[in-house]
Amino acid sequence: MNKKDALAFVENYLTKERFEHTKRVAETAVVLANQYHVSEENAEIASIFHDYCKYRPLEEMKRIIQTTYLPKDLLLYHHELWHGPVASVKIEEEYGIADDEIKSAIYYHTTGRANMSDLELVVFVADYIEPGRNFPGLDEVREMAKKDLIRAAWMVSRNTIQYLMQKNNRIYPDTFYAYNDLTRLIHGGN
Ligand code: DGI
Ligand code: FE
Ligand code: FE
Repeated sequence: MNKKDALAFVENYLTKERFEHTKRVAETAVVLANQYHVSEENAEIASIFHDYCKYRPLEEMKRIIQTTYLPKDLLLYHHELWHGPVASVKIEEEYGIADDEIKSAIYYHTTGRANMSDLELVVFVADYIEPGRNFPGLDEVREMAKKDLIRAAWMVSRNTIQYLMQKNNRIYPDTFYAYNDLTRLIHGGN
């Protein structure tokens, strides 16, 4: 894949800030990929496309969820959860990317899931820690990402759930599955 072409393609769909975020996620993911022996190219491609459907009209995203293999329960949750799954379908159609590992790193970048691949973890963490972000507790996650990818992903998952609960938002099952699975990997069976 030609990186310049891919960036030019996604730029059409994004605001200036979102495009800058996308480039920073890709740079961050490349660093993590090298550190944790994940394909640098796959990490870069998944990152470039991870948010490219973020601004699709809600009706279009809804229709894609209704008419493809995507799980219908997404429609019962906040539309913020739709852009990853929708992008994983659209990149194949619109850009010819059919690689399942890349598609699933894009699919699960917002929620995570149980049994995440290393590529999925890299994109999930890179999206959270890219240098333009400013969440409470972020420095701790950035430090952890240098030492232990699983523990860093666990912090992302925990922080996201804490944040959503503070706002009285509902939490999609995959978001919990990610947290539970990462907690088990780190802390064992309880
Ligand atoms: O697209 P980005 O802003 O780069 O980041 P993202 O795709 O990781 O997250 C988008 C939003 O989705 C973010 O505000 C957190 C939120 N989110 C993550 N998991 C859940 C969720 N929102 C709800 N309602 N439920 C979830 O399980
Ligand atoms: Fe996103
Ligand atoms: Fe993002």
